[in-house]
Amino acid sequence: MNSRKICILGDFAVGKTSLVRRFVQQQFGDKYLTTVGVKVDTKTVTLHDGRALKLAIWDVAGTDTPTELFLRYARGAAGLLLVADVTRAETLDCCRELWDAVSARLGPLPHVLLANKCDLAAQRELPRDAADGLFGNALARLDTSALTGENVDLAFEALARGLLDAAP
Ligand code: G3D
Ligand code: MG
Repeated sequence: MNSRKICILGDFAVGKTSLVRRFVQQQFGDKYLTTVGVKVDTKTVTLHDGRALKLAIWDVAGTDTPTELFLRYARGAAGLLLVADVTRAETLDCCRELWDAVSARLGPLPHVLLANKCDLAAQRELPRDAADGLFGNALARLDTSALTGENVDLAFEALARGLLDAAP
């Protein structure tokens, strides 16, 4: 089975661990959420066209700044999920900083941008077009909710499809 390492990146509390949990276990919430160290979950994505890819999803704690340790964790990643929180516009700046640091080290990897917590529409601060032009060619830009599950599978599938298209 074809397999790839991907990293989920973003500011503290944007919902990285919740998104992975929603995708892998179809669940939301619980107390253990704050990630300690690094957590790696795997899940196989099967696309509509029948192609399958096993994703090893690296969720690294304390990734809100691009430290040397963090950059070492990112080594070997084939793709990235960049996560912002729609209720905190400044979380997009953090994505940008992480993206710049990872790109400088690993080159511009295929990526998907997630504007998470879209269920909190009344508290939305992040305009829908805020990321336009910020990260080069994103495979997809999606409003997601780890709470409701909206677009979560789609985000991982978009990355898997992009990775398979780039290197079958
Ligand atoms: P992180 O891994 O990026 O640090 P977490 O973020 O997954 O730990 O989530 C941080 C907080 O945001 C958690 O709340 C979590 O329940 C909440 N959260 C994550 N995703 C969503 C979402 O899509 N919608 C809403 N409404 N909340 C979300 P607590 O209260 O446990 O800190
Ligand atoms: Mg976490």
